[in-house]
Amino acid sequence: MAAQGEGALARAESGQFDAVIVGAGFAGMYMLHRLRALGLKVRVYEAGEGVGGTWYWNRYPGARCDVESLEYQYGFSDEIQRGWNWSERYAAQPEILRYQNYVADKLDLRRDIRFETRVISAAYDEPAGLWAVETDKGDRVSARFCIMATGCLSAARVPDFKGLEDFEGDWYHTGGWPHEGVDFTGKRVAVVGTGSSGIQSIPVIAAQAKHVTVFQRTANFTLPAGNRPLKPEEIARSKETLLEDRRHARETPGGIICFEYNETLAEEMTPEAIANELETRWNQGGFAFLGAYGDLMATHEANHIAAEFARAKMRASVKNKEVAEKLLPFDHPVGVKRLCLDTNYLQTFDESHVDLVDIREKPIERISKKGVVCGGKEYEVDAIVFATGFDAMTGALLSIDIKGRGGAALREKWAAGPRTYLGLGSAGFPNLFFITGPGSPSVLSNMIVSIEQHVDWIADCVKRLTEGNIRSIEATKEAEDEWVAHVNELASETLYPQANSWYMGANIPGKPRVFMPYTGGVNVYGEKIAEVAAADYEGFQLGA
Ligand code: N01
Repeated sequence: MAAQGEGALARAESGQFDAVIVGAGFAGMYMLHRLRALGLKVRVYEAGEGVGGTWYWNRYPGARCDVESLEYQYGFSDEIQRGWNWSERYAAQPEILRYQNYVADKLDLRRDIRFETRVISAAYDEPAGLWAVETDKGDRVSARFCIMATGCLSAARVPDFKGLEDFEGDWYHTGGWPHEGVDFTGKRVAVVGTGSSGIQSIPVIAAQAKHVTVFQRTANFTLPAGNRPLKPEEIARSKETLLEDRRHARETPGGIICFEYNETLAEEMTPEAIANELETRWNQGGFAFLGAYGDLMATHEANHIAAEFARAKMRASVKNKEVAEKLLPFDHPVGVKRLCLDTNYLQTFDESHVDLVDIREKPIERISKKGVVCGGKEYEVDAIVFATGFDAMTGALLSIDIKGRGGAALREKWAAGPRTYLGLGSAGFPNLFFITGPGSPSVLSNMIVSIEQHVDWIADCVKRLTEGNIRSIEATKEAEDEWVAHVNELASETLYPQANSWYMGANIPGKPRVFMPYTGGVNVYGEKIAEVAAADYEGFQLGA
């Protein structure tokens, strides 16, 4: 394996490329591979020292994927999948990062990637029909196509706590963990946040630290992941079926085949049948639970049954009944915030050196020199871990100053919420593509399936433009307006908009509350984008 950062160019560059790709995670890596195969000259810019994106940055203790490894891998190359063996049902971050480096080696990707380089602006030069891209390292290049592979959960966010700069201990964000790791032995640690990152990291931190204080604003639904080593026969079978499995995955709503959605409605089932279905799926681990019956995510009544079931299971996992009650979520339906998968999360709170502080009523007031202050009390700690999440879906995109036709800024256009056609492009921004952008299934699906779906679509589109000598493609305003309305309407038919989730932008003060992903499913969405392409990019305007 090449060292992280090997292949990075030494100096600022200028010049012209056919395409610039921003980001070298799963999306940017595959996009580069596809565009190179078309004979295009491509430059990728990546802020990290190596490939990996999410899996490069999120190195916190316990970081692990919540989609099964045999499904969370590229499905475009038989050779690549046959050359790699996953060790566990849910791969841990180091293994996923090793896999990404294996792919980068195999496809010799690094020679076109400029690492430790952040894109700061991209402006469309209308007369030239080129994007002018600038980086924080002084690169100034132009390219006909600009492709944002910036990730949905890549702009890590530490809340604006007063006094953090005075804190005398060390602090970390799960989404930007030190590469050398952190030794918490003998330390008193505060963890702020109980989403997926907090829930995964707390048991592992607690196994090492002298004392852990968890600050919980919202209790979350969590169920045992059921992680285990993969059996040799499972790996062998997957190697024979992966490409076919992937085809099936694209025909499912979530891009996942390890479970099926039961389409029967709760009212059509007996209480015993519902309980059996929930029990089986709970024991299976993972997201199967949410597919127990057809209207689980659609009506309060149906959802309530599953929520009660989950709360009972969670309650039974904690011996200390007072603490157990605090850990139960009552303020949102199950599944409308990302369901968390854990390994011994709830059980950790029975350990004598782990405390839970419920901060819903009394939020953190400030960080002092010595620790965290809330409810008029100072909790002295040696280290603080912020598991406080991301400016999701739009944060990384809008951190770049993107200007389209007439110098119009994407930040202004999206001030009231993101506006895209199909999550792939935005009117006024020709030849600018988003991979898994807002308005596409993205975070509600197996990300790798959605990434491949988008990369394939974009590569075919670029081929069509290049071969047809067509200067540009751009979403029409009408198609975009209709799509935004459609995405909102679909979301409003579900329970999703009813939680203060990052899907809604609710975790970022001042961010517009708009449900960002497309809830219609990878399968329906895939048919739609295929139809659009087959109708010579209907809803887009092709410029001669
Ligand atoms: O972030 P989150 P995350 N004071 O936003 C709390 C994916 N992921 O990094 O809910 C106090 O979910 C906040 O409280 P509240 C996955 O899609 C996947 O955990 O806003 N607390 C919440 O408890 C996931 O959903 C994997 O009230 C504050 C927490 O911080 C997504 O990434 C692993 C606060 C943030 O939770 C994000 O997960 C990890 C404040 N001011 C992540 N601000 C797997 O594959 C925020 N919080 C398993």
